[in-house]
Amino acid sequence: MPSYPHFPENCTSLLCKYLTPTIFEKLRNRKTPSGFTLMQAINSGVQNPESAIGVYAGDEASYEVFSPLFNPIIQEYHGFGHEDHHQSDMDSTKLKATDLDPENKYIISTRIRVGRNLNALPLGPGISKEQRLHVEDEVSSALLSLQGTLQGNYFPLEGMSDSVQKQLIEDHFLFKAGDRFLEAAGLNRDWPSGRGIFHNREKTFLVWVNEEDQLRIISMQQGGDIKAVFERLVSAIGTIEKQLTFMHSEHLGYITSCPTNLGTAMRASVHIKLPKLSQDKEQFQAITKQYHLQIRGIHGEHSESEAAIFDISNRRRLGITEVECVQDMHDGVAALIAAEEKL
Ligand code: ADP
Ligand code: CIR
Repeated sequence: MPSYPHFPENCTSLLCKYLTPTIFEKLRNRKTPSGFTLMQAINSGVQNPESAIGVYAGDEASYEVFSPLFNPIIQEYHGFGHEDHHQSDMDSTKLKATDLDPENKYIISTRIRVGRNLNALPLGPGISKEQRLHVEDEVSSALLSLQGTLQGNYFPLEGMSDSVQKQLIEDHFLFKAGDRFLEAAGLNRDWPSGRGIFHNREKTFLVWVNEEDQLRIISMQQGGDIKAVFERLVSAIGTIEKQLTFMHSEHLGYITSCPTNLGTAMRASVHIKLPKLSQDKEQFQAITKQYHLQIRGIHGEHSESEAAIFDISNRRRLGITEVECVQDMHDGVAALIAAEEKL
């Protein structure tokens, strides 16, 4: 019988905050219909006590079966209660976007991604090797039928040379291998089988296959034209949705393996140079907090900043629309640039 995990004294993850002995007792023998257990859901946060969150879902039912643990985590991360409603809005004409950096002094590149998973299959932490290969097959076939500016090729990770893989990662196009948070969540099983990347010729439209989510649909380009990046993404999602049915619920929006990605599953970011503001940590933190932004390093989550370049993105994804996610990022970046210019 599973016993209550050990969390170090200084543990600040949402898992250790909300997995009280009482909740653990209530959930420890529960399983979803596809067989995903509480111990699987919490393993990442147990093995990595420095996690910010620490839990992953193995299937759509995990959010219901383990709701006494997931609900307060979702409430704290997104400010979204179990009675609240999520609404989608991808109408890019509603985005109030100005040219934030006309002289190209601050913004290096802009990227917006969404996570998606196929309906009626387990999520990555609970998927079998055969199911994962089936996802790869379905998704790559759909992507290879895209035309026009979205047209491109699919490159499986299996058989990709080390140098090509390394270059794609360095250039911010491809996911890294061996993430220990994903490893403990069961997301790296059978690596690299079933994983790959699709991209168009310009590498402005990309899809990661079978990483943390079955699809990560990405639009990106150099510079700060947030609206153009959003428009390309919206058009790509619309086209892909004609061929694939994604896992979605009225309450939680798009279902993802990490609860931080639920709802829109959207992270809109810029790589931005802030040499002065980043020295004034208090002001930097205050602005990012006010505009609901997250600061990441130059190689994504759990990486460090280099040469005062930061990855700045919307933090909330559930209970706000896609337009609002991008607006959060746009308005916050405008405030960051204004503060940098004053210093
Ligand atoms: P995700 O966005 O999928 O949650 P990560 O934080 O790991 O995942 O970032 C994935 C990759 O995307 C990393 O290589 C990161 O540097 C890159 N990236 C994120 N935002 C931008 C951006 N605005 N411009 C260029 N690359 C970016
Ligand atoms: C963690 O708990 O830190 C990892 N599992 C990643 C969680 C999502 N990322 C984030 O909010 N920065």
